[in-house]
Amino acid sequence: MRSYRVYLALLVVAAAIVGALLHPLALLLAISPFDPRGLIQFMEQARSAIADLLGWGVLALLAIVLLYGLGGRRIKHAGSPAHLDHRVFAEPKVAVAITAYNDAEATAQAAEDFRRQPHVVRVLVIDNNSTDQTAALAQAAGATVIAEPRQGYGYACMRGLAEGLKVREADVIVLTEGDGTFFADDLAKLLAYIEDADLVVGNRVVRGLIDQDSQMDHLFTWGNMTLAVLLRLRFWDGRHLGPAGLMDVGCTYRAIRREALERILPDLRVGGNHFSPHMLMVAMAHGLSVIEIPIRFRRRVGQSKGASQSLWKGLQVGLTMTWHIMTFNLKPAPPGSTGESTAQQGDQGAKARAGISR
Ligand SMILES: Nc1nc2c(ncn2[C@@H]2O[C@H](COP(=O)(O)OP(=O)(O)OP(=O)(O)O)[C@@H](O)[C@H]2O)c(=O)[nH]1
Ligand SMILES: [Mg+2]
Repeated sequence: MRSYRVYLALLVVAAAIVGALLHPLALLLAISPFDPRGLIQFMEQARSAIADLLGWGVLALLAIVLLYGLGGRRIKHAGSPAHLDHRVFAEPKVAVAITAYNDAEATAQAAEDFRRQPHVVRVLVIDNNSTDQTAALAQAAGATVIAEPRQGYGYACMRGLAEGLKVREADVIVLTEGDGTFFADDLAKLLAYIEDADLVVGNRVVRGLIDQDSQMDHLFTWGNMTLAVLLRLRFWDGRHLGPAGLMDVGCTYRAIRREALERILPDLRVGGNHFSPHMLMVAMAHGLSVIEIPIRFRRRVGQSKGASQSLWKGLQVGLTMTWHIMTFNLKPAPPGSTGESTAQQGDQGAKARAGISR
């Protein structure tokens, strides 16, 4: 499935390049010594055929998106926030799960920073087959290191959430990345709202909070905002333009209440790079209240393993997220299954489909 989409995307890009080159080529031929009229006419016709094809293709895509969003594929959501029992925490206890893959230096620093935050009772580092010093340095920084053998960002996230639940005293489980992009002291912002919502996610598209040299360049900012619009269409709410009023779909820094996580964990099943919007959709399909709050975001430490590796990788992840948002349907997990087990059976093809980076 993934290779079919990749080839289709390549074909569209190639057609656009050919179409764009035909016009200047015709101009060059016009000043050549031989009579190029026949060839120029053919090139003009080819150019307008390609332009028509691409133009209509884009319109057709928009129509499909609208049909999915506004038509029968709209996902029913419970709509009423706070229908879970919202216990007010006197002093919330927090378990922080940090996903890590060959990010030794940044992960250890993140573990240390989070350990120092008020309310944090345990820092877990989910080591996803790192071959560098990630595990050793994280342990030295005071984190509990858990090895996740299934390679993939989503697998690391699901394991982190499942292990967070195992920390008995934790009322809130926080998911974050070990790449140095997030600020541990922004945790206070997430916790300020966890009294009012089941899931609080960070928003990395607020001007003034995002470092200019971070991965949130034009492509990522626009991409995330566009996908957020698509997600709003799938979970439509006329008054707030989507129940969560989302602006950003790919932010890993998020806090979830224990009882809310217990409810959605069995239904989380994406092992690849499109896990973040997946978790949002599962939460909303369960009727959880989700809110997004502005957080700071800075340049990554070390090499990217995800969408910012290259333009091509970014497009691949973006396409996979688009497909997943358009086709998402909550399939309830078999009774008695846990997030860890459904993740194992549920998305066997995720590696292949999501372009998991190693
Ligand atoms: N991409 C990826 N990340 C993983 C994997 N396993 C764990 N991770 C961790 O998940 C987080 C996300 O990966 P990143 O490389 O930060 O990807 P990204 O956030 O899309 O983009 P950058 O921050 O620019 O690299 C990091 O903390 C990784 O260390 C994996 O198999 N693939
Ligand atoms: Mg990252």
